Amino acid sequence: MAQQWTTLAEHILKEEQKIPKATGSLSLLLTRIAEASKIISTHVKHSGLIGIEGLAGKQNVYQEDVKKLDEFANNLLVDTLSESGQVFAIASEEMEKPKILKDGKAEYSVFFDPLDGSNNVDNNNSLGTIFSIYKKGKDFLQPGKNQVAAGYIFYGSSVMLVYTTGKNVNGFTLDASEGSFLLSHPNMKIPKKGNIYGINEGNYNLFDKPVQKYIQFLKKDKPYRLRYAACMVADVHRFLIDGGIFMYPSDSSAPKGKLRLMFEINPMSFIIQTAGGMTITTTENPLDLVPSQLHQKTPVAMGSSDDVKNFVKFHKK
Ligand code: AFP
Repeated sequence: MAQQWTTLAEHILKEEQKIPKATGSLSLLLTRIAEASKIISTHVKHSGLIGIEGLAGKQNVYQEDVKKLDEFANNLLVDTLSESGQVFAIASEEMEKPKILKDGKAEYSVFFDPLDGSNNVDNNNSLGTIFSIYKKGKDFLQPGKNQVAAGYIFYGSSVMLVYTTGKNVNGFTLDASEGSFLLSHPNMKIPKKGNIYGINEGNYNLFDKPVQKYIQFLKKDKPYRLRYAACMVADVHRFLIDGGIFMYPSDSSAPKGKLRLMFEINPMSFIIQTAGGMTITTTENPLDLVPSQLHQKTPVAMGSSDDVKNFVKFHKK
């Protein structure tokens, strides 16, 4: 008998029915993000054919060159969310300031990185989209622990959407023939320990001593394998499935590292922690940080709890 798959839409609805006072607003929002990601994935998969490779000819707030595909994904998500009627504010890694919408009833804000790993566009490597959703609070910038949902879409050898509302983590694979995300990875759990690490080791000489010593430890005796895609979505997805540790530490040229708290670290930490893993800035759980700036960065390590605990030990020695 053919397998009966649960679609993302069915899954979201089932989850909503478990919450007596649910208004359907969050479900609608998640569905709209998934729909937008299907359009982004079509563009990603055809980028070499539709003239959307290369640079858009401008720089973002981090002085990084914006790619055409970055700009496309950003505009699509802004339009989709603006038209959804469910959000009062939208913040993007690619926009200096949030877009505030005058929809009085809307109770959610969405933070996103439209195209994570955009340097991979022109060489046909992995890309992602990351999103993070908060309920209206006293402050616009809230700690990551207040997220009501977070997820990513991984445009890899298949397209996957992984999300959590804090209870469990579920992964859906896009069935391109039907155009539906199907529940292929229910209740994802990260292994307690792995034997893979991911870091931009080209920066080794710039890292602090504890990070250098930890890397030396990983290479000793029965060495860990190094895997690095330069796309946080692809890297963290690997560690969620296989276990191990992903790191983007500070270095002498970037004292706060490179990764952005609101757009990359908080949503990915929410997923990893809900799946039973651990994330740390070196001293703190990033989800506890009270953000002071929309585009703030912080060093991070995340993955299997045993591996991250060991990483922390090297900072205490
Ligand atoms: P973009 O979001 O600007 O494409 O950057 C990707 C990223 O923030 C993250 O996905 C990677 O882990 C990291 O940069 C790679 O940075 P390095 O090239 O410095 O290793």
